[in-house]
Amino acid sequence: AGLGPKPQAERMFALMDRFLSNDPVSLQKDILDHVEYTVARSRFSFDDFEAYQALAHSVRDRLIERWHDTQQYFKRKDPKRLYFLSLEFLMGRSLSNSVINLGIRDQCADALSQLGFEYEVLAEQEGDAALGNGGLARLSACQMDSLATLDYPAWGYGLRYQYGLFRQVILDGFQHEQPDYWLNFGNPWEIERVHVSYPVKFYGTVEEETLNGKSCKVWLPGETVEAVAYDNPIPGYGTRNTINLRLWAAKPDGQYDMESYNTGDYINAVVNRQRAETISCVLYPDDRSYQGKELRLKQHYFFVSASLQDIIRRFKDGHNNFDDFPEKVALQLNDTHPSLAVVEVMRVLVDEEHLGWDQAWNIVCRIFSFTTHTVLPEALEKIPVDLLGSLLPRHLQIIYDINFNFMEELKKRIGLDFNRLSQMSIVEEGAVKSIRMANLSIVCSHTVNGVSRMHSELLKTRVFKDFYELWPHKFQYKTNGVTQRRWIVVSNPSLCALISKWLGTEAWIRDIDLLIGLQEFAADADLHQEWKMVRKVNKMRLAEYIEAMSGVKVSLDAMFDVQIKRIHEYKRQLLNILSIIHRYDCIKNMEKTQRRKVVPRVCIVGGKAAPGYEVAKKIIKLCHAVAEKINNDADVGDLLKLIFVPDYNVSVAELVIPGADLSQHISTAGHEASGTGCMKFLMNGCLLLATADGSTVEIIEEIGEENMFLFGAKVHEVPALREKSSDHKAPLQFSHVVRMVRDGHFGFKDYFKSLCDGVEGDSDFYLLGSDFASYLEAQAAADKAFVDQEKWTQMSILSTAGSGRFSSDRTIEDYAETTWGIEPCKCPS
Ligand code: Z15
Repeated sequence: AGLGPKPQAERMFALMDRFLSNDPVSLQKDILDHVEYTVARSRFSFDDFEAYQALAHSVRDRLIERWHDTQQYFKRKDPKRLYFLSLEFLMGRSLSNSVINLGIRDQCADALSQLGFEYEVLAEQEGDAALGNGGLARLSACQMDSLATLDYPAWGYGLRYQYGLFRQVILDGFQHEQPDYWLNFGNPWEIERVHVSYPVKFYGTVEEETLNGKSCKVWLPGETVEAVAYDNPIPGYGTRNTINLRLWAAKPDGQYDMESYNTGDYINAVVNRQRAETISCVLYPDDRSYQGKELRLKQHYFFVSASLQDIIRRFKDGHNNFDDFPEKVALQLNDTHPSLAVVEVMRVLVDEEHLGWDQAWNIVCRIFSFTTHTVLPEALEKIPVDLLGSLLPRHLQIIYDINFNFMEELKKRIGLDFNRLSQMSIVEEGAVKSIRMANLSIVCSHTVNGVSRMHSELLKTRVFKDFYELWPHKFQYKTNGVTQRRWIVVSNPSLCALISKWLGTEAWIRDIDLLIGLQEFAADADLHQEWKMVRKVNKMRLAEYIEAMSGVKVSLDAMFDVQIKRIHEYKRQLLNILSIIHRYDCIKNMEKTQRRKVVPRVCIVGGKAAPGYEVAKKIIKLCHAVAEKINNDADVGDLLKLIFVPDYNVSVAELVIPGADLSQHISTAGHEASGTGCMKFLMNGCLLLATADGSTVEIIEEIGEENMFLFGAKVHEVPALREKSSDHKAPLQFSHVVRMVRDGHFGFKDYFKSLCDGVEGDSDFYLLGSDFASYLEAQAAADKAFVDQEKWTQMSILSTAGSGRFSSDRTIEDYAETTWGIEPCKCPS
């Protein structure tokens, strides 16, 4: 008692009476200080990379100030917090995004130019943080940006992989994977918290003990690993709020096993301890196939255990009754990857906090919400019981108990319908007895969200039909969105300026609904002029990149047609390549005079294949083989080029998307849960060539069918088309182009045979043959529209104008209000 602030505090406050200033002179001083004291280079001799580092550290200092204020404010206000649990975050670069959100881009550029550096050049020095695979991971990153911007009291939790997603290197047209050791040159965007660390336990046995006359279970673990926190500040735009993304790294724990040291094998003992670090060493690169690997399960539990210890510690600091937990905590499961969290909360509450099972269960059922991102059965995680039982013996018992109670409840509801009971069970009996993580997540969460309306309908009528009938109220959807801060303001500054000029305000950067105001000028000749100019400059930037990377010169008058995303059969990159072969074949067979009527195209394809996914790797090779032929054919010239952009990542997307005229989202209907790439293209005024799948159905509603190129079977037609015998499906042109590949027109005859077999006859599961004719029609419609540049420009403006619904700000607001029950908590400036 009576402990006021320490006397030194007076002095500290006196010294700290100001924030860092953002005028160019102050920035220059800070940059030079960091050159000298952080980067340890002479003020008179430092290169672009060192200048980037110094700038990054100056920005980091400003982030830290805001981070402190925000966290202190949250602590004082103690609102209900959202904890966003995701095994993947695809952040990309941080500098450009931070300076935009802090509102100091121009000041930084000024400061640098007087020192003889160019801001854009320095921004390019930064490598991507690629702690994720694709859509799901980039969605997490966009959602963090929106959570910060909208002032929500939120935390992100993830893993700090030492190796991010592999780098794709193409040799001879084949994909090779190289490790992405992204921390090599230091990471100014994280703050290591050596004192924030928790022990995470694995293996061992469970014993029965009696405590106060009650019997309880005690887990005696066999191995302990330490989780250390690394904090990554996430600044909001137009607000002081800066939230935290806390990533965990594995370190050996502090306990020394004296026994083994005494045996004299000191070196081996140390080496063995060091192995703990492998847990957070590398990101798994196969997005959506689970092979029951122990290391992967270890990653998941390591992440879950550390995050929950942190969350519960924070809760206990100020609260002593767990019945208040649901008033203060919302836990969001980003897919099933973190779903062991529901089991872990049960374990902590029952075994460690000694709550009764029912009381603990009531709490669990009120705090978790679950978002699923797929309809593909192979993407639904299953964990072999043997594996789980050996790594986490107590958790397996708890899962059995949860399932027992669930089955009892279910029997009361539906009777002894054993078929249905076994389908809904969390435990799958069979050759390999395993745990169905999606079923576990549905049983334990209050809400199950889909990522688009169509996705949600498929969940309710197919994938989780039984669960929907049991708990209709749990099933909702929040159509995905992307952040306009990164996908317009950062990546397309000239379009950003143009939009602000015509709307007369920059407010759309926080309030995306204002974009609709562009509609009114969709036919304005002056806007058309300026819009075309901006698009041309972006195409020039992309063309330069293409030439530097592939040596191919492309014409700016050609239509830039882009398909960039992970390579997967259902996304049908093969359909695209086959139609490019068709186009090539048509050009070759034309009279020379006719060729003048062809609308020139530059087809751009990019994306990574999971290292073990043979079909996807063959598609990449085919793309290169076809490109080789077309790009070197003098008959074709500028009429058609095919470019494969290697090592597609967030930064490449930032360059390619603003320069695209047309983009393709052509998955077989019913397979793409949402799709988010299409939203980025839409915002940037790129027209879409698409099937009615996932979120494109909702895009049609916003901009109208007449402003895009739609084709292909509808979702309800797909099952019947699969039944139909093969000779009724594929048109002749299709058989012809497949034959060209089969006959070795592009070489590698034997290697491509299986690709051809996979799309012909009854094995054409993804319906390339039956959609081919309508795909070609849509391509022809795009050609026709491109000839009328005024028409095209109008469609482009209407695309941007109609993209407002696809901002992650809308998604997050919806989650906050209807799923998480959280409110903004704005830190005063
Ligand atoms: C992933 O990126 C997605 C789904 C998955 O099941 C996995 Cl493992 C990774 C994607 C969906 O394919 C895509 O349609 C969606 O837009 C994205 O998640 C974000 O929800």
